[in-house]
Amino acid sequence: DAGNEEEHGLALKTRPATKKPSLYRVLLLNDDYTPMEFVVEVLVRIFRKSPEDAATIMLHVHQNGVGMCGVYTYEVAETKVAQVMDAARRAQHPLQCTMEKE
Ligand code: TYC
Repeated sequence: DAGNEEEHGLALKTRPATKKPSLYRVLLLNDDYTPMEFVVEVLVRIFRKSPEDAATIMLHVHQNGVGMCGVYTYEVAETKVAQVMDAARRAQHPLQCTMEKE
């Protein structure tokens, strides 16, 4: 940002030099067929959850229909969704994963 105090020694503008990126929630959806263990493995491997946190999130999704895996910038969220959908497709499970703006 042209004209902050660091650059000019004059505090005329308070606008930060950088914009915060928009964040996106990555959501897992429940279904009747994907094994619980597969969902836990996805949460551990792709979302870097502990096995305990992964089990808690999986059970939340199982009981409530939807649950949050994490909050990421657009590109990271997009990559995680693609990784989940690819793992599910390869294992022939109907697991669905989506993202939404925070
Ligand atoms: N409902 C599934 C079962 O009973 C388990 C499950 C949990 C599936 C979370 C998807 O995102 C999901 N085997």
